[in-house]
Amino acid sequence: MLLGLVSVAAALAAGHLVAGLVSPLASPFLAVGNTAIDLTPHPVKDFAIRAFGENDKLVLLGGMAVVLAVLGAVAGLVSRRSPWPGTALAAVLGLLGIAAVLARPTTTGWAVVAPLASLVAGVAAFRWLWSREPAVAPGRRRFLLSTAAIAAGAGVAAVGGQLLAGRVDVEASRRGIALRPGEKAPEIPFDADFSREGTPSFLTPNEKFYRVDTALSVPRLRAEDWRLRVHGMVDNEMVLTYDDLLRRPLVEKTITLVCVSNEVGGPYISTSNFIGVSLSGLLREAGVRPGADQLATRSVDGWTCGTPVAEIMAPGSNALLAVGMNGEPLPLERGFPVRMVVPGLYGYVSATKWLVDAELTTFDAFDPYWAQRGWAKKAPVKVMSRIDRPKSFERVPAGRFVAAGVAWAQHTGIDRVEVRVDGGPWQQAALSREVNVDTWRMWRIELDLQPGNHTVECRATDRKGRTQTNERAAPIPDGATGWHSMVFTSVA
Ligand SMILES: Nc1nc2c(c(=O)[nH]1)N[C@H]1C(S)=C(S)[C@@H](COP(=O)(O)O)O[C@H]1N2
Ligand SMILES: [Mo]
Repeated sequence: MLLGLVSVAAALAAGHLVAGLVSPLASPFLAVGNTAIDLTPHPVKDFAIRAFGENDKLVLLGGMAVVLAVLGAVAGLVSRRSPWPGTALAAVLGLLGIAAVLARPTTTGWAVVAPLASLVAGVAAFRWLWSREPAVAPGRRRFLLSTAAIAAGAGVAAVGGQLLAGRVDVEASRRGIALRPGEKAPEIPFDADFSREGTPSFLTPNEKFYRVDTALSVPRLRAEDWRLRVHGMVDNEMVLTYDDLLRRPLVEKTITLVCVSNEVGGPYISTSNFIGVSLSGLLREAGVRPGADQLATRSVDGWTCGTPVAEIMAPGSNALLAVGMNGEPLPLERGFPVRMVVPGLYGYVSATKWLVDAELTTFDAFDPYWAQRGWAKKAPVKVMSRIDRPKSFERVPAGRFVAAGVAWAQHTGIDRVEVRVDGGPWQQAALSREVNVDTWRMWRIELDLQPGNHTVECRATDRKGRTQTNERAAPIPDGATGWHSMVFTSVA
């Protein structure tokens, strides 16, 4: 078992080291994990997001480590008499690694040597350690020393690979950037949130902004190396550098971003002062040809997204190529150096992080990542409201109680939020000061509660008179619907 475990470690570490040299994403461990993410059916993915939240990636990597350790141990156990069963298992795992790396959309040139190194190291370590396994007790020492040597070598290789992968100094690149938007977002008024009564703060601090993406390791792309190609159905193909972007007028806009995977009442919504350049201005310069109705964008790690051109070009559109959030350059996990933000659309059809390619095309001609997996090609954000206080099964004092939450109806704005307790009459909640129609809005209401168990529900109506429906729909294909409700207890 020990022999098998150490061989697996040697294989993974060798691949990680070589990947660090040629292409960090070609590390077999990461490539297998990324492939697993892409192949996971959406109900399992939804379950993982619900069960593990933003730790889903750690859970996946940990799970893979456990599976590989078990396979290694089994390889050792079935090879008591002959080394061939274990060798065969090591070779099959190695081939899987190669297949996973080759299947990544980002794999180029020499990347395949990384999983190849894993295969060779795994098989070689297994055969060598097997040959040194003692037939008699006095040979034990030699075997243990060999095993320790390989384990130590694997440790050094793994750390080396990690250091090599991180040698692109993105942090320095980010620190060197100063953003001075010519047009600042209006100051957020003090009464724009009810955070003292349980709602989120109006602007979400960068480290608290929700995160949803398929990237197992955060892409490391320096601003100096960044290029954006704008091509396809355009009159003037363009290639932009980061400096080109900063030379354009920089604006700051307060925008709420929301994820389609949000269940009713879910946490995947946040608001930021995004700094960037106007995307419609850029596309106008490129000259969008008639008939091009989809902007297909791609991130450096191969993820793809499709956004309606009409939404980006609509009058008053705040669609941005964003370079900053809340006064600083984008954090790495937010898509540094450049991402897209298009208010009114869920993130998966609008908010490409680590953006490197933009192609004008049609909805008929191209299906992006999530559309290939059964999600809608077009997904405007639905009218929604959420209860933040009380919390589920909270015990609150009977008598006067203030319930609070958030609501959003991007592009149209919230007209009213109504609340009812135990199926009673709807009562109108007070709304916070509106910042703009593309951001969330907070609500609060004073209730008078008898002791006992209660259910509180809320529903929002936008300025076009559309009321949030009570018809339950799952997030797939184009966003959840239903009323949020909360069961809690008032105690005398
Ligand atoms: N490159 C890349 N960009 C991406 C994604 C992704 O998986 N990869 N996920 C999208 C989804 S589904 C959402 S909801 C938003 C979330 O952005 P955030 O993580 O900054 O909150 O990013 C979008 N942009
Ligand atoms: Mo999302």
